[in-house]
Amino acid sequence: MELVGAPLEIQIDSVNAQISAAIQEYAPDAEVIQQTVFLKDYEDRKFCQQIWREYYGEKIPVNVYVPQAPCDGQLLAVEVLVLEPENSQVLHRSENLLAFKQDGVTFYFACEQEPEDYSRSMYAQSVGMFQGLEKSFKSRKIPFENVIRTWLYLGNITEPTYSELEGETQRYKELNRARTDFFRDIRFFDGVTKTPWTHEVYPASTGIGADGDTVVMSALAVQFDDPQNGVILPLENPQQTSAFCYGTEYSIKSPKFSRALLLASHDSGLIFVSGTASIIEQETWYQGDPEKQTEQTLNNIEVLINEQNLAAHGKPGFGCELSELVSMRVYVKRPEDYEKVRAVCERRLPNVPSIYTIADVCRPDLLVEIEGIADVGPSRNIERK
Ligand code: 3EB
Repeated sequence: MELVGAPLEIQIDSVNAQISAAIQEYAPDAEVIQQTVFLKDYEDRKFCQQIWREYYGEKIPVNVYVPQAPCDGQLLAVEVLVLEPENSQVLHRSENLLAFKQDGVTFYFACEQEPEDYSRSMYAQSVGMFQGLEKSFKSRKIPFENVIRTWLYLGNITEPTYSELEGETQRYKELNRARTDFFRDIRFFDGVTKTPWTHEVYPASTGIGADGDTVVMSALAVQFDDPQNGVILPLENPQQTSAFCYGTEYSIKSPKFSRALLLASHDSGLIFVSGTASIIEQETWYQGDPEKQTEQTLNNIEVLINEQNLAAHGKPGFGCELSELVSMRVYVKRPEDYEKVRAVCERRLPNVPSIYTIADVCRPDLLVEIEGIADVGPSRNIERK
């Protein structure tokens, strides 16, 4: 629909109508439980929330607003999570936290829309945001150990800031230092599944730019009814240095995240693919070339989720191909590269539902970052054939 230039209220109405039509067509009983809303003007979030409160009433989805303009020129783009009531139920829904259960797994999605105080240091703001997420999870007795995926949206991501430790540094580097300190005593996934970890493991993540000096964070945690049947498997890419092993030129405290993470029970699973960029080993490739960076980024995701890598990580039968992603987000640094980046993505991943937004990537030479979710496992393969 051509809505570029239409007022916000009209665009929200159109989004609601599109969502409702899609639900009618594919899953008439399904309910919208969470929305990630990408906004051209971050100030519009209050108005959006008001409209959705009127539209959904008590059953308003848990909305997180991301200060990134949609590439197509619209005022907003919305990624929705819907739940089909037959095999699942919502357990809790508030502004900062959603809990829902599906096939013996309870999912907890928490979001922090704003730091408490923008005048504090980047480090202090970051720690405060992680603590906010932790507090939301704790309200449902879920420790941060259960977090499998984080999204860190950071305004002025490559801009300088002052650090009491390093003096002049970069905002993203200070976020990494805060994350490292916050994660220090967290033994991820310990007790969440039956596998005891003998090496360092971290959630999958996206670290990405946003407009202005905003900081927005969200995270997904899980709990299995029966930990014996649950699998949480962080995945690394054989062609990339693990982010948590990056050299100090990128940040004195390395970024603590895994390249992807498999969440599985029985014979089905989901792979959460972290924000992925045109990095080989630990170096940026194809500086200045958005098409080649997009190709390399997709190559990286391909290698990460393929059967060979899943087998190497001990889960044969859970790999998949690029075109089998069920959703993806493409963050594009320069608006003028959008068509080129999209052409590459649509050629290699036709029919994957995607959102394209404008955002800086944490290294100035990276022009694109892509994340996604894949639906995998032997049961999925049988259905597909
Ligand atoms: C990279 O590979 C690109 O800081 O959580 C990707 C995904 C990136 C997550 C994070 C950063 C993060 O280093 C940047």
